[in-house]
Amino acid sequence: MKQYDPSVIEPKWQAVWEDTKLYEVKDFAGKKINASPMLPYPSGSGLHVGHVRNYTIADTIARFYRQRGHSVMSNIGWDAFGLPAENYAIKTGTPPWESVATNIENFTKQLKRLGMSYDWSRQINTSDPEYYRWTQWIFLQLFKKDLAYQAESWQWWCNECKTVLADEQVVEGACWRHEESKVTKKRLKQWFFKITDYADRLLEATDDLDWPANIKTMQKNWIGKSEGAEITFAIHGQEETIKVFTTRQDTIFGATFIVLAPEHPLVEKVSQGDQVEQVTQYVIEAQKIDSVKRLDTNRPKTGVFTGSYAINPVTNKEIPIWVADYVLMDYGTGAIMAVPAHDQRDWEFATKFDLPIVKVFDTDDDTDGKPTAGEGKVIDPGKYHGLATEAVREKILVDIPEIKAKTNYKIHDWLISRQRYWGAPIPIIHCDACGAVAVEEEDLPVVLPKVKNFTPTGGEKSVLASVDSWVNVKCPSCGKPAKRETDTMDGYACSSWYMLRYADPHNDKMAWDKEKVDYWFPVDFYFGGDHAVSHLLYFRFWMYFFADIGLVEKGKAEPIKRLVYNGYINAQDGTKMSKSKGNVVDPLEIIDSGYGADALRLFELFIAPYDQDTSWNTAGVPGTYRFLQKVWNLVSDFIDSQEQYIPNAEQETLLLRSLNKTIKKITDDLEGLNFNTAVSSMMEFMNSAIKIRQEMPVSRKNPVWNEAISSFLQLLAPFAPHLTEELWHEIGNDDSIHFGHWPVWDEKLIVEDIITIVVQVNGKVRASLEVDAKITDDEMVKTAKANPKVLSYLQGEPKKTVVVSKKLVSFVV
Ligand code: ANZ
Ligand code: ZN
Ligand code: ZN
Repeated sequence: MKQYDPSVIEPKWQAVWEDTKLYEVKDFAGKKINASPMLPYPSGSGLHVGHVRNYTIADTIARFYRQRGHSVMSNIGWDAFGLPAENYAIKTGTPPWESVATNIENFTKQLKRLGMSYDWSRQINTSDPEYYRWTQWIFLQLFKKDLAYQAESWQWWCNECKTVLADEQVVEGACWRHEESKVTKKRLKQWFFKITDYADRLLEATDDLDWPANIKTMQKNWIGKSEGAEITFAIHGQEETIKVFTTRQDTIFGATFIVLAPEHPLVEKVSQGDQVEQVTQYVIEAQKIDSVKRLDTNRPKTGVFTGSYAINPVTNKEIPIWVADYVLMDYGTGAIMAVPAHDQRDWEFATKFDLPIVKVFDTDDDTDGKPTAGEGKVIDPGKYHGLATEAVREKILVDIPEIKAKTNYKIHDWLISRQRYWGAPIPIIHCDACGAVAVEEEDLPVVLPKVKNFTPTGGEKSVLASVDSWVNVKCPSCGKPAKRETDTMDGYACSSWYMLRYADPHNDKMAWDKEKVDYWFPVDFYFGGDHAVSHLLYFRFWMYFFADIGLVEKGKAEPIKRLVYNGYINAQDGTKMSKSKGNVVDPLEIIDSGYGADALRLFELFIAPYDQDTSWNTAGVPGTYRFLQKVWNLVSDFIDSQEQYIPNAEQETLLLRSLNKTIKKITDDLEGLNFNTAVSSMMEFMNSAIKIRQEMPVSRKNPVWNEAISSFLQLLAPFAPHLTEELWHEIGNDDSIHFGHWPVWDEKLIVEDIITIVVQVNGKVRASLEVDAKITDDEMVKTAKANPKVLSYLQGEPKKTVVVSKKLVSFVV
C-alpha cells in the first residue's frame, strides 16, 4: 500500500465530510450530548497551537460520544462584537465588519483543516443582525422586569479602550484587553443588568456543579456573600445619617470613630470649618492612587478628620467622622464603624491618629496589646456582659432599632453599556417626556449603522452619537422627537445566550424554540480555559432568568453540566504565546510541513494533562507523527498480507489481552478526560502489536488480527479522525468510522491471572512467588512452605502464620 501522507488523505476526507454533511445534527434524535468549545473572538489574525488545545479536547469528546451512539452537537460561533474585535479593527485601520469577516474566514479555514466535526450549518455570528436582534430582544425582556436599568455611579474606565468596563473586565487593576493600561474611575450614567437579584441563587447552586473546584471557588468569592448588619448613625447637628455595613455588629460598643471612603457622597456635607480644605485635598489625592494599591491592607494608613461627629446608637457617645482611603466606595455602603480594639486596620489607624481604643470582648489568647479578632466573651458592663460574641450578634439585631440584619455581596450589578461603536445597540429611545422607552419588539433589530470613523473619541458617548439620521427618532410612546441610546452592549451580552441559539439557529420568529432548547440543554460538556467569573457567571444568570420567565424549562436553569477548563500552552521558553513576541506557533504551518492535523491533534492531547499549563515542544509533533506512521504501516501490511492463517493460541491470547485492556483504558480515560494517558496506552498497544507480529504474522486471514485492527482503529478515531477514516475504508468498510463504532472489552480477557505474593520470615522478605490469581489463603501458605528458600529459614513448624490475601504470607519462628 501507499505511504502515510496526511496531505493527501486529510483534505480528501474533509471534503467528503463536508459534501455528505456528515456532522449535521438533527433535533430530537435520541440520546443527546451537547459538547461545544467556548466561541472564539475572531479578533487576531488566527488561532495558534495554544487555542487549538481547547478545540481538540472538545472535538475528541464529541467524536467519542458520537462513536458510542449519541446524537452529538458540537458547534462553533463567532464572538464578533465587542472590544477584542473592535480593538483589532482600530489597530489595523479596517472597518470592524470587514476585519471580522476576514478573520472568520481564516478561523474557519484553520478549524476545517484541523478536522473539527462541527455542524457548520449551526454556526452563529454575534454581529449578524439576525443574531443581535435577539440579544436586543433579551435586553428588552430584562428591561420589562426591571432587571435592566440605568444609574449613575463610579465606574472603571480604560483610557485605551475609551469606555467603561465591568468589574469582571478589570484584572489586577488593568483593562482585560490592555495589561499595561491601569483603569481609573469615572462617574457616569450607565446601563446595568441586575445580576445581584440572582446572587443568592447562583451562589447556593455553585457547590453542586460538576465543575473544577477552583472555578467554583472563584465564583463563590466573586459573589462574596457576607452576613451582618447595616447600622444607621445619626450625625450631630445634621439631618443626614450615615449607614455602615459590618459583619461585627456585636462590637459596636467599641466603635470609637466612623470612616467614610473619599468618594462617599456625604464627605462634602460633613466637612466642616478648618477641616474643609484638608478634606478636599485628601479626596483629590486619593483619586490618584492606583486601585490595586488601595486594596493592599498593608499600606500605611492615611486619613483626615472631617470636623463632624456621629452618635453611636448604643453608647450614645459622639464619635468623630474621618475620611480615609482604606475604606472602599464599592463595598458595603462605603462607610464603616471603626472598632480599633478588634480590627487590624482600624487599630493601625487609631494608633496613628491617637483615637480611643475600647475593648469589647476578651478571648483566651494572649494578644499583647494587638487587636483581637475572632470570638470571645463580652466585657462591657451592660446587659450583654459575659455573653458570647456570636450570641450578642443575634440579640443586638432585635434589641437596637438602628441595627438591622443585612446581607452584603461583593458582586455588583453587571455594567453592560459601552461608549463604543462595535456592539449591539441598546434598544432604548430617550424621550424628554417619557424617559427611557423600549423600542417596539417588531422594530428589532436596531441595526448598527455603518460609520466612516469608528475610533472612540474618549467622550462620554460612542461615535454613534454623531450619526444624526440614526439618533433622531420618534418616541415610540408619545410620538414626539426623541433620541436613540448611543451606547452599545458589551460583547459579554452576546455570548451569554449563544448556546441556546445553537439549538435553533435559523429561527426568525423567536430567539429559540423552547422545545429544542429543552432537548439540547443542559450543555453536557463546555470546553474553555477563560472567563471564570465573567462569561460563566453571566451565562448562568441569564439562564436562570430565562427559566423564571418560562423561556426554558424550570429544571434547566443551570446551563452547564460539566465544565472542562483547560490549561494554557505557552511558548517553548515558557512565556506566553503572543503575536507581539513573535513566538506564536501556527497550526497550519505544522499541518503543511507534512505532519498533518492528526499528528498535531494527538500531540495537543499528549502534551500534558488537559487542565495543566504547559509549554510547546517542537519535538512533540514529529513524535506523534511517527506513531501514526507505525499504525499506518501495520494496517497496510495487514491489508497487503495474504499469509495463511496458522492458529497460535499463545500469541492470540497476548494480542487479545492487550487489545481488551486498551479498550477499557481508552474508554475510562475518555470518560475521565485523561487524554494524555489515553494516547500513551495507544502507543503501548502499538508496541506490543509490533512485537506480536514477529511471532504471528499480521494477516487478513487471521481473525484475531482482524478484530485487533478494526477495534484499534475505532479507539484511535476520536484522536486521529482522518487516518482512521481512511484505513477504516481500506480494510473494507463503507460507512464512516465516526458514527456508532466503539469497541467493548471482554472482562474475562483483562483480569490479570498471575499475581506475585511475598513471603516473610521473622519480618524479613525471603521470597516472592508468582502464583495463580485465584489462589486461596490456605494454598498461599502451602505454596510458601514448599519453597526451598523459605523452607531453609523455617526449620520446622512456625510459631505463628499471618496471611494477607493475595499479597503476603508472614511466618514467625
Ligand atoms: C466593624 C468591625 C469590627 C468589622 C471588627 C470587622 C471586624 P467582609 O467579611 O469582607 O464582608 N468594611 C465594610 N465596608 C467596608 C468598606 N467599604 N471598605 C473597607 N472595609 C469595609 O468584611 C466586612 C467588614 O469589612 C465590616 O465589618 C467592616 O469592618 C469592613 F472587629 O465593621 B467591620
Ligand atoms: Zn482597554
Ligand atoms: Zn415620549
